[in-house]
Amino acid sequence: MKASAVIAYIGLGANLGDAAGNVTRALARLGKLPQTELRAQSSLFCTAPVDADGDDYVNAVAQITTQLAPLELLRELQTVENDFGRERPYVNAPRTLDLDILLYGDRIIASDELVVPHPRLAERAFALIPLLQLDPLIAIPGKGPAHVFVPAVAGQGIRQIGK
Ligand code: PH2
Ligand code: MG
Ligand code: MG
Repeated sequence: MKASAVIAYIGLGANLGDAAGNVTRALARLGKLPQTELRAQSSLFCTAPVDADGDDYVNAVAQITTQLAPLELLRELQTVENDFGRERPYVNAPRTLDLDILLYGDRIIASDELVVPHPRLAERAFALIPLLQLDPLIAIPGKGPAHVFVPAVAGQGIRQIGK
């Protein structure tokens, strides 16, 4: 039997190489994942590194529908990261592409491999602001309406690039 489709939100980030190009190409790639459709994409944002070094980041959020199970989706995203030349020399090192599952329907998942909602989503403007651009009324399962957390991230540098 076919699994029913779930709405999921993917955070994209890059601060190495052609960061804007990588995020743009990765958005298109999400639409080509098996059993997955790209439904909407936020603007691109230029953001100051949070708990990280290196250049400013380019961040965006994608809304997808997918029939992949959470860990299947995670594997697919890791394959895309690797295809973009992702290396992991140390924690939060500059990267050509980072793809994080921010939300997977209303599921709360806490396994060794995957934690959803993303544990730092509500604390990071670079994920929260693009997410709210896609759905201003969205709720973070277990936490409540996402917009409530905006004042707490107001000090973090974030600037929309283009439309
Ligand atoms: N990702 C991190 C750590 N810090 N800072 C910004 N601005 N954007 C990111 O995507 C980002 C970060 C860990 O994944
Ligand atoms: Mg990340
Ligand atoms: Mg990641």
